[in-house]
Amino acid sequence: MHRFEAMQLLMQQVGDEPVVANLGPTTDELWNVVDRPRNFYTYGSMGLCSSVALGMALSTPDKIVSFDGDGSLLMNLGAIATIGREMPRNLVVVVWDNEEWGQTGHQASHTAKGTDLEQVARSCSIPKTATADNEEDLVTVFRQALSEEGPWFIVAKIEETDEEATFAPNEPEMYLHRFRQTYL
Ligand SMILES: Cc1ncc(C[n+]2csc(CCOP(=O)(O)OP(=O)(O)O)c2C)c(N)n1
Ligand SMILES: [Mg+2]
Repeated sequence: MHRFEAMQLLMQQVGDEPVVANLGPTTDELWNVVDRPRNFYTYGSMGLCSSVALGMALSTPDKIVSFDGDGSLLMNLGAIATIGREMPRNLVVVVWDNEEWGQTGHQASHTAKGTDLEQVARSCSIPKTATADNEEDLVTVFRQALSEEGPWFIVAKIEETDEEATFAPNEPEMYLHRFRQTYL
């Protein structure tokens, strides 16, 4: 499974829900799939994607989707513990797990060496978890996550490609402002 095609399928399921995107390729690919006011790109803020999404989930009844990355989440594993502690019923975390820090040179991450992020989530008492390694399973569980209470933690096992998406414009303040406007 490749992130770009999988993301196209997932974004077809999303309505008005905010989508918070991990820095690097996830932000770039989401921007290329569909740029919309309720996309929140995290740019340089490595490790904070699901923490930002958690904050949003605690401050609105809307379903919040986090598109995180294995390497980023691994440097802030406490985010998973805090999600389990706060238990936001409206949060859906999807981790694009390519088993590497792709953006910075494809260094193998812990998930290539045995760390299972779904098991981490389960042991942090997150009630709804899944791992999907193909598009059909991923879309099925994502649809369920959008319609059923969570928090949800879905690991999407993906393979890297050499294709690089066009970079999202480097305009964090503009996109932040645009996002906030949707809640005024
Ligand atoms: C605090 C911090 N350390 C390092 C970086 C450099 N950096 C940017 S993206 C990235 C890798 C992210 O890995 P992952 O979340 O798995 O996403 P992928 O690139 O694999 O899609 C790194 C190390 C950074 N932006 N911030
Ligand atoms: Mg990665």
